Amino acid sequence: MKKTLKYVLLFAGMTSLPAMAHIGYTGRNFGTFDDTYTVATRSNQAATGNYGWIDGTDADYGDAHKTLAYRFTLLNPTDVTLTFGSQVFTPATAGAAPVLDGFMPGFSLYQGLAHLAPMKADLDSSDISKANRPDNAEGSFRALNDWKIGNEPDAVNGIPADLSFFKFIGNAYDGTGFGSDGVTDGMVSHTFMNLAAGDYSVFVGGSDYLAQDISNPNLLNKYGVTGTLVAGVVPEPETYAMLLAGLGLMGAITRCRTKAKNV
Ligand SMILES: [Ca+2]
Ligand SMILES: [Ca+2]
Ligand SMILES: [Ca+2]
Repeated sequence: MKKTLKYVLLFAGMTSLPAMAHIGYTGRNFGTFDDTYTVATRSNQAATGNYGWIDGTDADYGDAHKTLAYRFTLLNPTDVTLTFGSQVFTPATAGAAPVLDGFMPGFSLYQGLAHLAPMKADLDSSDISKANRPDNAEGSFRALNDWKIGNEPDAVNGIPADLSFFKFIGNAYDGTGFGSDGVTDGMVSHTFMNLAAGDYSVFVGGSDYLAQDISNPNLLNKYGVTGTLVAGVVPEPETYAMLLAGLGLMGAITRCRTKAKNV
Protein backbone atom coordinates (compact mmCIF):
# COMPACT_ATOMS: atom_id res chain seq x y z
CA MET A 1 0.00 0.00 0.00
CA LYS A 2 2.69 2.42 1.08
CA LYS A 3 4.79 1.40 -1.88
CA THR A 4 1.90 2.17 -4.27
CA LEU A 5 1.48 5.62 -2.75
CA LYS A 6 5.20 6.23 -3.17
CA TYR A 7 4.98 5.37 -6.86
CA VAL A 8 1.91 7.56 -7.28
CA LEU A 9 3.82 10.47 -5.73
CA LEU A 10 6.85 9.74 -7.88
CA PHE A 11 4.65 9.71 -10.97
CA ALA A 12 2.96 12.97 -9.89
CA GLY A 13 6.40 14.49 -9.48
CA MET A 14 7.46 13.27 -12.89
CA THR A 15 4.38 14.63 -14.63
CA SER A 16 5.15 18.09 -13.26
CA LEU A 17 8.65 18.01 -14.77
CA PRO A 18 7.77 19.83 -18.02
CA ALA A 19 7.17 22.96 -15.90
CA MET A 20 10.89 22.78 -15.01
CA ALA A 21 11.99 23.07 -18.63
CA HIS A 22 14.93 25.38 -19.29
CA ILE A 23 14.66 28.73 -21.08
CA GLY A 24 14.82 28.27 -24.85
CA TYR A 25 13.65 29.98 -28.02
CA THR A 26 12.88 26.93 -30.21
CA GLY A 27 10.01 27.86 -32.56
CA ARG A 28 10.01 31.39 -31.16
CA ASN A 29 12.84 33.15 -32.98
CA PHE A 30 11.18 35.94 -35.01
CA GLY A 31 14.41 36.38 -36.96
CA THR A 32 16.81 39.17 -37.95
CA PHE A 33 15.57 42.51 -39.28
CA ASP A 34 16.87 45.78 -40.67
CA ASP A 35 14.61 48.82 -41.04
CA THR A 36 12.72 47.30 -44.01
CA TYR A 37 9.01 46.77 -43.30
CA THR A 38 8.68 43.05 -42.42
CA VAL A 39 6.05 40.90 -40.67
CA ALA A 40 6.96 37.67 -38.86
CA THR A 41 4.47 35.37 -37.09
CA ARG A 42 5.23 32.48 -34.74
CA SER A 43 2.13 30.43 -33.96
CA ASN A 44 1.22 27.16 -32.19
CA GLN A 45 3.06 27.94 -28.97
CA ALA A 46 1.69 26.96 -25.56
CA ALA A 47 2.17 28.68 -22.19
CA THR A 48 1.68 26.86 -18.89
CA GLY A 49 -1.00 28.61 -16.83
CA ASN A 50 -2.65 31.96 -17.46
CA TYR A 51 -0.70 34.07 -14.96
CA GLY A 52 3.01 33.71 -15.78
CA TRP A 53 3.60 37.29 -16.86
CA ILE A 54 1.64 39.10 -14.16
CA ASP A 55 3.15 36.89 -11.43
CA GLY A 56 6.45 38.55 -12.34
CA THR A 57 5.09 42.00 -11.46
CA ASP A 58 4.84 41.41 -7.70
CA ALA A 59 7.38 41.41 -4.90
CA ASP A 60 8.26 37.70 -5.01
CA TYR A 61 9.09 37.72 -8.75
CA GLY A 62 7.71 35.01 -11.06
CA ASP A 63 8.49 31.53 -12.39
CA ALA A 64 10.35 32.03 -15.70
CA HIS A 65 9.03 28.67 -16.88
CA LYS A 66 5.43 29.89 -16.82
CA THR A 67 6.47 32.29 -19.59
CA LEU A 68 7.47 31.78 -23.23
CA ALA A 69 10.74 33.30 -24.42
CA TYR A 70 10.81 34.82 -27.93
CA ARG A 71 13.81 36.47 -29.56
CA PHE A 72 14.74 38.77 -32.45
CA THR A 73 17.78 40.65 -33.73
CA LEU A 74 17.92 44.15 -35.22
CA LEU A 75 20.73 45.08 -37.62
CA ASN A 76 19.69 48.76 -37.66
CA PRO A 77 17.74 51.02 -35.32
CA THR A 78 14.05 50.61 -36.16
CA ASP A 79 10.47 50.53 -34.83
CA VAL A 80 9.08 47.16 -33.71
CA THR A 81 5.44 46.30 -33.02
CA LEU A 82 4.83 43.14 -30.99
CA THR A 83 1.39 41.52 -30.80
CA PHE A 84 0.45 38.42 -28.81
CA GLY A 85 -2.90 36.69 -28.69
CA SER A 86 -4.82 33.68 -27.52
CA GLN A 87 -4.84 30.93 -30.13
CA VAL A 88 -7.13 27.96 -30.67
CA PHE A 89 -5.24 24.89 -31.82
CA THR A 90 -5.32 21.13 -31.65
CA PRO A 91 -2.22 19.33 -30.34
CA ALA A 92 -0.36 17.54 -33.14
CA THR A 93 -0.16 14.28 -31.16
CA ALA A 94 -3.41 12.35 -30.75
CA GLY A 95 -4.25 11.85 -27.07
CA ALA A 96 -1.99 14.70 -25.98
CA ALA A 97 -3.19 17.00 -23.23
CA PRO A 98 -5.61 19.62 -24.56
CA VAL A 99 -4.34 23.14 -25.19
CA LEU A 100 -6.86 25.69 -23.95
CA ASP A 101 -7.87 28.95 -25.56
CA GLY A 102 -8.70 31.97 -23.40
CA PHE A 103 -5.10 33.07 -22.84
CA MET A 104 -4.78 36.66 -21.56
CA PRO A 105 -1.35 37.66 -22.87
CA GLY A 106 1.12 39.95 -21.18
CA PHE A 107 4.68 40.55 -22.38
CA SER A 108 7.86 42.42 -21.61
CA LEU A 109 10.68 43.34 -23.97
CA TYR A 110 14.33 43.19 -22.87
CA GLN A 111 17.73 43.72 -24.39
CA GLY A 112 19.72 40.51 -24.03
CA LEU A 113 19.50 36.79 -24.68
CA ALA A 114 19.40 33.66 -22.54
CA HIS A 115 22.27 31.18 -22.99
CA LEU A 116 22.09 29.34 -26.31
CA ALA A 117 23.40 25.87 -27.20
CA PRO A 118 26.10 24.61 -26.88
CA MET A 119 26.00 26.56 -23.59
CA LYS A 120 23.77 25.03 -20.93
CA ALA A 121 20.32 26.64 -20.82
CA ASP A 122 19.18 28.89 -17.98
CA LEU A 123 16.70 27.74 -15.36
CA ASP A 124 15.10 29.06 -12.16
CA SER A 125 16.39 26.23 -10.00
CA SER A 126 20.13 26.59 -10.72
CA ASP A 127 22.34 27.66 -7.80
CA ILE A 128 23.48 30.82 -9.60
CA SER A 129 19.85 31.83 -10.27
CA LYS A 130 18.90 31.33 -6.63
CA ALA A 131 21.98 33.26 -5.46
CA ASN A 132 20.93 36.26 -7.57
CA ARG A 133 17.39 36.80 -6.30
CA PRO A 134 15.75 37.19 -2.87
CA ASP A 135 15.19 34.07 -0.78
CA ASN A 136 11.74 32.50 -1.20
CA ALA A 137 11.14 34.16 -4.57
CA GLU A 138 8.86 32.18 -6.90
CA GLY A 139 11.52 32.36 -9.59
CA SER A 140 13.86 34.80 -11.32
CA PHE A 141 11.42 36.41 -13.76
CA ARG A 142 10.62 40.10 -13.35
CA ALA A 143 8.03 41.63 -15.67
CA LEU A 144 8.74 45.33 -14.99
CA ASN A 145 12.47 45.42 -14.16
CA ASP A 146 15.87 44.23 -15.29
CA TRP A 147 16.49 40.65 -14.18
CA LYS A 148 18.98 37.82 -14.43
CA ILE A 149 18.91 34.03 -14.49
CA GLY A 150 21.68 31.51 -15.01
CA ASN A 151 22.62 27.97 -15.96
CA GLU A 152 24.33 25.10 -14.17
CA PRO A 153 28.07 24.42 -14.39
CA ASP A 154 29.08 22.30 -17.37
CA ALA A 155 31.29 19.74 -15.60
CA VAL A 156 32.10 17.86 -18.82
CA ASN A 157 33.55 20.90 -20.59
CA GLY A 158 34.76 22.66 -17.44
CA ILE A 159 32.56 25.74 -17.96
CA PRO A 160 31.38 27.44 -14.76
CA ALA A 161 27.77 28.55 -14.24
CA ASP A 162 26.99 31.89 -15.85
CA LEU A 163 24.23 34.52 -15.70
CA SER A 164 22.12 35.95 -18.52
CA PHE A 165 21.06 39.57 -18.14
CA PHE A 166 17.80 41.07 -19.39
CA LYS A 167 17.57 44.86 -19.53
CA PHE A 168 13.92 45.97 -19.30
CA ILE A 169 12.63 48.14 -22.15
CA GLY A 170 8.83 48.06 -21.84
CA ASN A 171 5.71 45.97 -21.44
CA ALA A 172 2.03 45.64 -22.30
CA TYR A 173 -0.73 43.34 -21.07
CA ASP A 174 -4.26 42.31 -21.87
CA GLY A 175 -6.98 43.13 -19.35
CA THR A 176 -8.50 45.96 -17.36
CA GLY A 177 -5.97 46.35 -14.51
CA PHE A 178 -3.70 49.36 -13.93
CA GLY A 179 -1.39 49.80 -16.92
CA SER A 180 -3.23 47.22 -19.04
CA ASP A 181 -4.56 47.77 -22.57
CA GLY A 182 -8.03 48.17 -21.02
CA VAL A 183 -9.87 45.57 -23.12
CA THR A 184 -9.92 41.89 -22.14
CA ASP A 185 -10.04 40.38 -25.62
CA GLY A 186 -7.20 37.84 -25.52
CA MET A 187 -4.93 40.22 -27.44
CA VAL A 188 -2.29 42.82 -26.66
CA SER A 189 -0.01 44.90 -28.88
CA HIS A 190 2.62 47.58 -28.39
CA THR A 191 5.00 49.54 -30.63
CA PHE A 192 8.55 50.23 -29.47
CA MET A 193 9.98 53.22 -31.31
CA ASN A 194 13.53 53.40 -32.63
CA LEU A 195 14.98 50.33 -30.89
CA ALA A 196 18.77 50.13 -31.08
CA ALA A 197 20.51 47.42 -33.11
CA GLY A 198 21.15 44.25 -31.09
CA ASP A 199 19.61 41.10 -29.62
CA TYR A 200 16.26 41.16 -27.84
CA SER A 201 14.19 38.75 -25.76
CA VAL A 202 10.44 38.94 -25.22
CA PHE A 203 8.91 37.04 -22.32
CA VAL A 204 5.21 36.29 -22.73
CA GLY A 205 2.86 34.88 -20.09
CA GLY A 206 -0.69 35.10 -18.81
CA SER A 207 -1.99 38.28 -17.18
CA ASP A 208 -4.80 36.79 -15.09
CA TYR A 209 -3.40 37.25 -11.59
CA LEU A 210 -6.17 35.23 -9.90
CA ALA A 211 -5.44 32.23 -12.16
CA GLN A 212 -2.51 31.29 -9.88
CA ASP A 213 -5.00 30.24 -7.16
CA ILE A 214 -3.98 26.71 -6.19
CA SER A 215 -7.62 25.57 -6.53
CA ASN A 216 -7.80 26.69 -10.17
CA PRO A 217 -8.43 23.49 -12.19
CA ASN A 218 -6.44 25.03 -15.08
CA LEU A 219 -3.48 26.03 -12.90
CA LEU A 220 -0.95 24.01 -14.92
CA ASN A 221 -2.88 23.58 -18.17
CA LYS A 222 -1.44 24.89 -21.39
CA TYR A 223 -2.85 27.85 -23.32
CA GLY A 224 -2.39 28.46 -27.05
CA VAL A 225 -0.38 31.55 -27.98
CA THR A 226 0.37 33.27 -31.27
CA GLY A 227 2.86 36.11 -31.68
CA THR A 228 3.55 38.62 -34.47
CA LEU A 229 6.44 41.04 -34.94
CA VAL A 230 6.31 43.94 -37.37
CA ALA A 231 9.65 45.61 -37.99
CA GLY A 232 10.22 48.75 -40.02
CA VAL A 233 10.60 52.45 -39.53
CA VAL A 234 7.46 54.56 -39.73
CA PRO A 235 8.22 57.46 -42.11
CA GLU A 236 9.45 60.67 -40.42
CA PRO A 237 7.15 63.74 -40.49
CA GLU A 238 9.50 65.41 -43.03
CA THR A 239 9.14 62.36 -45.29
CA TYR A 240 5.35 62.65 -45.05
CA ALA A 241 5.56 66.38 -45.82
CA MET A 242 7.74 65.71 -48.86
CA LEU A 243 5.44 62.88 -49.94
CA LEU A 244 2.36 65.10 -49.59
CA ALA A 245 4.10 68.00 -51.35
CA GLY A 246 5.06 65.59 -54.14
CA LEU A 247 1.47 64.31 -54.42
CA GLY A 248 0.21 67.92 -54.43
CA LEU A 249 2.61 68.77 -57.24
CA MET A 250 1.50 65.67 -59.18
CA GLY A 251 -2.12 66.74 -58.65
CA ALA A 252 -1.37 70.23 -59.94
CA ILE A 253 0.40 68.80 -62.99
CA THR A 254 -2.51 66.43 -63.68
CA ARG A 255 -5.01 69.29 -63.30
CA CYS A 256 -2.97 71.49 -65.65
CA ARG A 257 -2.81 68.68 -68.25
CA THR A 258 -6.55 67.99 -67.91
CA LYS A 259 -7.23 71.70 -68.29
CA ALA A 260 -4.90 71.90 -71.30
CA LYS A 261 -6.66 68.88 -72.87
CA ASN A 262 -10.07 70.41 -72.28
CA VAL A 263 -9.10 73.71 -73.91
CA1 LIG B 1 2.53 33.63 -7.31
CA1 LIG C 1 5.04 36.45 -7.95
CA1 LIG D 1 -6.58 43.47 -25.03
